[in-house]
Amino acid sequence: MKKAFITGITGQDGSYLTEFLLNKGYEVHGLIRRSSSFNTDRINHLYRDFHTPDTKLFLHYGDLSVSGQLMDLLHSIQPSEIYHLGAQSHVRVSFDIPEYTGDVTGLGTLRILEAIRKTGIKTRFYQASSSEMFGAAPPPQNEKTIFQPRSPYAAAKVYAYHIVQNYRDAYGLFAANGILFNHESPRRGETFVTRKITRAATQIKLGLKDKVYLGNLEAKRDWGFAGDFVEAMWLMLQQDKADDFVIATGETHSVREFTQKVFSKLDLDYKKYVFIDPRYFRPTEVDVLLGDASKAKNTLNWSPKLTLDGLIDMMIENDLELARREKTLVDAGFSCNNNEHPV
Ligand code: NAP
Ligand code: F7E
Repeated sequence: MKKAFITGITGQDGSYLTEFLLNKGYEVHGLIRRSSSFNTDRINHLYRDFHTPDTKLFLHYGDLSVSGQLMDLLHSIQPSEIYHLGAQSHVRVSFDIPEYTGDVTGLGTLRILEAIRKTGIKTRFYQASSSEMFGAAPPPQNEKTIFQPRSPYAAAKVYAYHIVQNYRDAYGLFAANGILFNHESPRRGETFVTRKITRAATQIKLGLKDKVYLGNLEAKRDWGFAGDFVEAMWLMLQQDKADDFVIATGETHSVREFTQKVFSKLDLDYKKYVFIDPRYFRPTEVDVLLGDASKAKNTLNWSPKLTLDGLIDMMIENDLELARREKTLVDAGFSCNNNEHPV
């Protein structure tokens, strides 16, 4: 039986990847952080009490800022594949906590690579690299595009990308960079722009809220579906040779277009409800991301399945259901937390 170790298992991608690998018959081990409130919502539907005899999902406490624990875990688990998804992944927040972001998002990758090297385990390693690394580079962006990072987050990811390549060359590790463009889902964190918009629009539709504040509506992103993108991560680790791949849909749309689409699917005019708050602007913005994933198509035989409209419909359906439940509570006299988040 193949064994996978996933950092960031409680995040959006971690949850889809866990589903994908369990369906393929893998034993899955995930790194979770101690937190004062439960942080396993996205994987609760997959988790069985560890007293159950045939359980295949195991969770271990640890943190990407602590190397000794990572080494002990890898040594005891001996995974055949490692998917390193854990990171401080919010670009806007990385301007507020740049040092922490550099430590966890940049050095966190080095700590795992060192744990592999020092324990000497035989494994394959996937690094969650990001289209943010392209930053100011003009579109379309592919594996040959020179990085021009525009945030502490992007700079940390560039460091991680290069250290992965270095460990591949220096120590012969099977280590691959997946350079993924934005990917979204109903499980996307609520402060990323797509989910912020689908949550707000559905709450507005049900009368739970009357406006939403956004930042730069002109930025353009290549948005895909997280469920499609995790398959590409797995494919990268099934190749004969480790390599780096861009994963993207090849379409780009502005935040304004995305907003307009979501509101009009709910028969609402976004101009009546969307307001601009400069608090959501970034000190330096990435204007246009548009990925060219030809290499992944030709080598991995990977292409995205869900369209942007399909993705939006899926997110709206999920968030309408959430809003209906919130409305039931509000109608019964309970409160609903629909306040604006600071980032
Ligand atoms: P996400 O939802 O923000 O999940 C991040 C995960 O990292 C969570 O499980 C989080 O744990 C964990 N984490 C954060 N700090 C940690 C620490 N100090 N120690 C251990 N774990 C820590 O991110 P995502 O959207 O799933 O993205 C997965 C990865 O792909 C990230 O590395 C991200 O930077 C990268 N990426 C994402 C996209 C995208 O569009 N989604 C595109 C390109 C690359 P908690 O649940 O406890 O917070
Ligand atoms: O912003 C603009 C914002 O925060 C997208 C992460 O997964 O993808 C993600 O990073 C755009 C930006 O994602 C708001 O200025 C406008 O131009 O959803 P986002 P991101 O910064 O592209 C990359 C590939 C990653 O690797 C990251 O981990 O939307 N925008 N108004 C806003 N953004 C937010 N968050 N909130 C707003 O109100």
